[in-house]
Amino acid sequence: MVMEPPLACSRGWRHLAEMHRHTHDSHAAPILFIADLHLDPARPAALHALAGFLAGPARKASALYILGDLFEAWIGDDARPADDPVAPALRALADQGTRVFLMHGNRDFLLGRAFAQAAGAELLDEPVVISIDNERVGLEHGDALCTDDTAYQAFRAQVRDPDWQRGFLALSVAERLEQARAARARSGEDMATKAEAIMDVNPAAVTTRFRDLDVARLIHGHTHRPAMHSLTVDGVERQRIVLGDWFDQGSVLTVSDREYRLDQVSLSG
Ligand SMILES: [Mn+2]
Repeated sequence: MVMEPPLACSRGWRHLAEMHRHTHDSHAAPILFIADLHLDPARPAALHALAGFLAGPARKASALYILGDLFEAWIGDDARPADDPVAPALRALADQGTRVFLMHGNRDFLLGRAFAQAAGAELLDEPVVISIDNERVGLEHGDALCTDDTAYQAFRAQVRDPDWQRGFLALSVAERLEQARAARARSGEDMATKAEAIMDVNPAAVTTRFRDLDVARLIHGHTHRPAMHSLTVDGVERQRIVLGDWFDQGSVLTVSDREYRLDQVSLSG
């Protein structure tokens, strides 16, 4: 008899439990995916389009997955504006029966339990594997796949570290705002000098992810390059679906009756 090491065993159970919580049948009701809304009071059109989406098509869905960068910036749940319209709009959707799942992006990695609770949403670790129509589907924000950008990956490791996050959240709101402003200024300078290619996903990282998660499809955002890519990994045909951002128009992936459809959403109202 072969004994599994305890860690692998408990991890196996966690993944099984996770899969069970995220099992969908697209014939029963659509499953929706969005990412990279980058909501910001300076861009009311995106906020308005989201409100329409949440009060409209999203209500017919069994689940809405938000795969990161819902907000342009997030310095902690305690700094959430008193008049934030996003959490109540998500909560209204959740209350009428659509399950809402939230994943962190590279902008809003400090979204916490307090926000999730206010939004009636469940925070997801990444990457996560869900089941749609008995098929394994992987979800992540997408920044972890951009391995050619080594400077960014170092930054990511830092800000995803729980100790770093605790230290940052212990600062005053004013100090956090100042640090976030400085970080954005630095990242703006970096982006201007970085080649287009290093800000896209690395093909080897994609292959590794398909292999590790053992999924038929991988859905992510982050690169702002909406597309449905076919690829073969280990002799098996797979699909990588990239959600678009919500700058010039919105982007929604709908899974319904086994069909995966990537649509644009008008931001003009
Ligand atoms: Mn992103």
